[in-house]
Amino acid sequence: MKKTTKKSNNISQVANFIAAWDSFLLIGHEDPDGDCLGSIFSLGLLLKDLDKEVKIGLYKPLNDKYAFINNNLGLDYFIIDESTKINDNNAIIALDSSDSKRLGPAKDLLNNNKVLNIDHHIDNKHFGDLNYISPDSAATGQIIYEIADYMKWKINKDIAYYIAVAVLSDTGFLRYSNTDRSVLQLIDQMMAKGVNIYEINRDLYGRENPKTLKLIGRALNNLNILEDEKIAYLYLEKKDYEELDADYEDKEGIVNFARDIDNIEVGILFNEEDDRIKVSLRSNDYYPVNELAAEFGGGGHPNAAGCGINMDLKTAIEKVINKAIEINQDLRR
Ligand SMILES: [Mn+2]
Repeated sequence: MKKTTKKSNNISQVANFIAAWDSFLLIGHEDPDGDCLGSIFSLGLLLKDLDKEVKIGLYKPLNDKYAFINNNLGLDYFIIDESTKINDNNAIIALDSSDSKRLGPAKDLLNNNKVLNIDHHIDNKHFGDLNYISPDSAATGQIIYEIADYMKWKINKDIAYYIAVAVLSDTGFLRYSNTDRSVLQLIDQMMAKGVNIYEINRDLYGRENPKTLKLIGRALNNLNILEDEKIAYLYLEKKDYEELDADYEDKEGIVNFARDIDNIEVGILFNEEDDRIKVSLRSNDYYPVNELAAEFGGGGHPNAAGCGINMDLKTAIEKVINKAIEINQDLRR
């Protein structure tokens, strides 16, 4: 089927799209974070309240860190793999996903179904039939709120919880530079619905897996600081995961240790995986790490980006660090 891609930030077209379908498949990016999952589950509950049929497709079972997301509010998920087929009575809504390449095995479903793409990544590839992309939003969950608010859908406490999980995740619990007044107003609204953000704090940060802590120890042992260049990097080798019986998802957030060092602008984590080196990039202020990621075929936000590189660990570190230094020198010139 030939795709007619519409670039659109017209919220009434989103309303029309949702009104036109009775059954939806909600999907997100691989290794989903709190924003991705909170957006999927909040929109899932909103659509169910409209008497729509809702399916949630993930690519792996939720790991321990995010098991709390699926707390039996009438929504469950199934695992999409290469053999999954869905009939064309379903519209697909992709959330928090900048590129169809990040949709895992779900990308094969896009050609036969109408797709609504809702996201806040500035480099979103507009792969949907309809695209609602709002780079000014701190989180995809904030867009869900805006849509619900515009449509006058009722946001109950459970929906509010998921929206708050999404927004608190992507703002580092209201600590990142994307935390503006609209974010605080949103959280105020969600609290008015009965959401307890201390509970979300416990859900997001107080359920640490001991393997993650051991992995942090390994990563910090491999910390390198290039003080003059304002760059710090960490790496984890495949053997670290094997020896600790840890999963790649256990590394989430570790890159922040590098970013948070005094006088450091850019923090980088190199993760040696089976088929590639996954590179996570974070910055504090002036350095657009999505430009560094783009040099290696990746993307993301100016302060949070990533890429995957098919090289050995040593070479990947060398290439990325050299490029990072080059960009930094250009920026400071
Ligand atoms: Mn997000």
